[in-house]
Amino acid sequence: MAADQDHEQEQRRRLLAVASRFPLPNGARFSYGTAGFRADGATMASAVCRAALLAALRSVKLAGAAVGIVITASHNPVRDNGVKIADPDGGMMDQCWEPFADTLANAPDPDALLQLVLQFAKDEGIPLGRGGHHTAQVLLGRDTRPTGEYLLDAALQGINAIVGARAIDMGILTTPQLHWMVRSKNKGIKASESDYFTQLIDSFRRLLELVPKDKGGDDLSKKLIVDGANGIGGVKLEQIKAELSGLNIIVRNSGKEGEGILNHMCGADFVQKERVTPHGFSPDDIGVRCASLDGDADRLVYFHVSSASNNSVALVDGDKILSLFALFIREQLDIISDNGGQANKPLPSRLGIVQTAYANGASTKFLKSLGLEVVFTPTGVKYLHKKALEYDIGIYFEANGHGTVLFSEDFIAQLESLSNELCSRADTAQYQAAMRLMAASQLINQAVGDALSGFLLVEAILQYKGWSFQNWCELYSDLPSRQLKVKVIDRTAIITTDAETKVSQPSGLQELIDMEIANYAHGRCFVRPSGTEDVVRVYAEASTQEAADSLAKSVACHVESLLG
Ligand code: 16G
Ligand code: MG
Repeated sequence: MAADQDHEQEQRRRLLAVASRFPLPNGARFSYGTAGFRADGATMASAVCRAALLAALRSVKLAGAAVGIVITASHNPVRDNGVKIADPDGGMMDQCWEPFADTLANAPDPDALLQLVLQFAKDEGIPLGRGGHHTAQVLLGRDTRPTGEYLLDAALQGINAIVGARAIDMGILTTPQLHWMVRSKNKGIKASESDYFTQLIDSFRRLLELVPKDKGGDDLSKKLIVDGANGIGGVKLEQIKAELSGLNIIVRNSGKEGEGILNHMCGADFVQKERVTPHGFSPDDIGVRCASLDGDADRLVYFHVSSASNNSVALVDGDKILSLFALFIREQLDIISDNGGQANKPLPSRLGIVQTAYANGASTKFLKSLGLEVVFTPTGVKYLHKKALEYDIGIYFEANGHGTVLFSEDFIAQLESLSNELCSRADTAQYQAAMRLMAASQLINQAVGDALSGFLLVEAILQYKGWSFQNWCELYSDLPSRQLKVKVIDRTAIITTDAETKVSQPSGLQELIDMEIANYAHGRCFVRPSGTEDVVRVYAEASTQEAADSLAKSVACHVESLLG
């Protein structure tokens, strides 16, 4: 009893102490958006400390399961930083805790913070102040930003403010590595960085061993230049590239001293938005397959340098990566169920494709033409991921290159039992298709979109199909599109429905958008408030670039005159 009281006192003391060490900067206001908290790195210590404290609370609530913290601002400029929390399954923190994340981050003084935490713990039934054993564990990762180390210290202090919580610093990592480690740790499987690399290297090798003998390809088809955005993805790739047999990888913007600035004129976000070659690429690279990661390596796009006279690129975005994955998986499922006329036990294979309104209309049409089920969610990985979990195999991608393929446990179990049944007939097409799916499920990150595991799956599929970059590009032609952003006084005045394809507020705006769309062949347009910037985004698509530009511009004018 006395010991309990001591622990309670100690808990209060620690919360007050940490709150006074990391006060909310004057005038700052933090909001836990699609990517967690983001701001200028120098102003983030209090938000990072409190997010870490929240992660520890979440771990206590979930009976000590490991929770993750990633300190990164992804594709944003090097001076920015950010923090987000990963749940025990490796996915994003459950949205129902986001409002409290906001309240906690904005607590004005130590006493307010203490009261908020105590009240929240009471409401959520979180047993605080139990000493003696580890009641919470939080895994921490950070990217290469210069503010990373100082924010790591703030995070460690936030975790240590919860009695019984243990912080485990996993070091400088890609965002998907940390999510993978959290998931693995809670599944009781090996969760170190070398385990992650081994899984990638082994499953990639197994996929290549299953490439039909007449496919594969020549030396050029095995060459890949990777733009590492001068971030952590390039660093990690340098560490493992020699072990990726069957590929000749050259890393540019690798993050080495002197190579350039993080995300500056390079990286997946830059290439996808600007459609030009990243820093360090030139017409000498014409004809070679190139891939671009973002600063924390959770986004991936591909490109070809397309012209010697200007720096334009032929882009393969997340939609086309998704289409390649969907095609491959559909093909393997078909091989398994078609047993040369003999009935095969069908696998439970509800295959679902998840996109957002930004998906190019041509990709959706292509996927539907394959007979696939395509559904839409609002922008933000947490929405797509959750939807994809509803399927036996759920493939999700945002056009910006963030996505993965999720295999349900039930599906994997059935796949395992099928391959055991078939293993005496290892030369059959069925067995090999089952083994390909099994290897793909081990290669592609099951916790979150991962550019490193994503590009390895792309490379394995291209070799399996014997496809060039050009073959892949020609799956379908993107409809011309345009994105604009409009600065408004209050972006929350826009409320959307139907996975952000329609505006419900302010009233009248959707009618104006519909009127504009009616002027264009194959016109499509939507607006949505950004989750990461103080702007409203406008996206338009039409049959020509001029039409897409003009549709986006007229809708942006309506937004500006209603809300500007
Ligand atoms: C964040 C999201 C990304 C989304 C983007 C939209 C995560 C990990 N990242 O970067 O999925 O596409 O925000 O930004 O969820 P916006 O709301 O500013 O358009
Ligand atoms: Mg990122």
